[in-house]
Amino acid sequence: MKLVVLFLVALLTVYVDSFPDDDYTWTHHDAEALKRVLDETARECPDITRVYSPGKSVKNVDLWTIEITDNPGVHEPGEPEFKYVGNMHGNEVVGREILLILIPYLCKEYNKGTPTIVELVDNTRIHIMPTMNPDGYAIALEEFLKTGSNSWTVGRQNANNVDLNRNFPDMDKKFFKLQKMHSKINNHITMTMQEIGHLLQKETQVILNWMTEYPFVLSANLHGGDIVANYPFDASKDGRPHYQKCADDAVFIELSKAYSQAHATMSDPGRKKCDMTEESFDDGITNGADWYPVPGGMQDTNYMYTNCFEITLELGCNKFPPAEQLPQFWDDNKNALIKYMQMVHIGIKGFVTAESGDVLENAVISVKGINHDITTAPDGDYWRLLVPGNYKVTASKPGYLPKTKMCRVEDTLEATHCNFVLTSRMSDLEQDILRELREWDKQ
Ligand code: GEM
Ligand code: ZN
Repeated sequence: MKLVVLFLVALLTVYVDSFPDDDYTWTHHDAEALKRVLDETARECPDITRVYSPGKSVKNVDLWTIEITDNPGVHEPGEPEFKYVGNMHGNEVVGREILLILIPYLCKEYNKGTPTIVELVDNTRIHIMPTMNPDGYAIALEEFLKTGSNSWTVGRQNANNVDLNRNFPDMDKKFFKLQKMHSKINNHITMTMQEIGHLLQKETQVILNWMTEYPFVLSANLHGGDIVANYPFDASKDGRPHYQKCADDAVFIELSKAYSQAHATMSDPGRKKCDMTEESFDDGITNGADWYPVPGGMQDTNYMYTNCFEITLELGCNKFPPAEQLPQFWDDNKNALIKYMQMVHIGIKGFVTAESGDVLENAVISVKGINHDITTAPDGDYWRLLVPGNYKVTASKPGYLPKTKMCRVEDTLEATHCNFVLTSRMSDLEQDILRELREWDKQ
């Protein structure tokens, strides 16, 4: 009798815990269905969501995005921002579909009070854009509905037939050039239209603006065609395929492994690559340029133009699998998707302020031995992803005396607080004048 009761309780627990519900229909979501998932989630979880569109595609379709956090619509000082972007290549749909499950999953688990999800949502501003190429998707979907499959490249590009993952400004090239000239610039690279040398597509422009509008710290760009976590640099100095290390190689390896090892099969040794030609990637991760160089990709633009660290996730051999396979993709990726979001909390974080108490925006945070600086956001807050260790960290800003501190990073998912108070180089009188001018500005 006791056993039977135990069995029934176990069964009930499994039933209650199952997500999505047993009567959930796994299907591919077209543009309307995609929007419906976002809106329904916002209705279920109004206190932790905001649906917004950072802009439109060539065919004027909104790049709908949902924000999931305890205080949607505002940047909470000190709270890191995270993003997932799916379906950049219109025919690579696994990312799109698993993000469309992740969204209601986060809402449901938050409402249920699942500790890891509550902690994540309360302490992170998560942005999820299931598709950044709705026009390409529409083309791929049409082919899929007609033929039951996708022919590898149909719908990959946007409506102007441009590969969006080649359309970003080639900041790697500019960075390599700056390095050759012994320039000290190692982030926030700017390029003139002439230097960029090609037209930026509408989708690219929307993402570039979005990248600078929010102080993103970590993101992933979800693709298909193989099973691997790919990290910067995506392009090499000489254009040939070989490992091209970036200054944050150790951090990117840790981030990529966090995903691949939490994924059901990505890091399995002995697995073949999707084209079956060779053994798969060690640990399920790869340096982008080592795999094959991709100049003008979104991943490295995040790294070289903003404070955001991005990796590219290849989620399956079949870019447009039948809907029956979607539950398996969700099962395989669910833990990895959560784990990777938690990684936004590694390293150090804090505020840079002046002695007057004013917060300092655009102060530079540099770490000795890592040639890649991070800057503070408008509230003076910063996040510097780092692997465990002791670091000599300097905060600086023109007009202030730089300050250096030792900051220790433990092997946890909680960033070490490292705050800096900078002393102004200005005299008291100059500071008074500046304060008065600011007051004037406000009026
Ligand atoms: C890739 S992006 C990921 C791989 N990056 C590098 N450097 N090899 C692309 O855009 O070609 C693969 C994809 O389309 O999914
Ligand atoms: Zn792709």
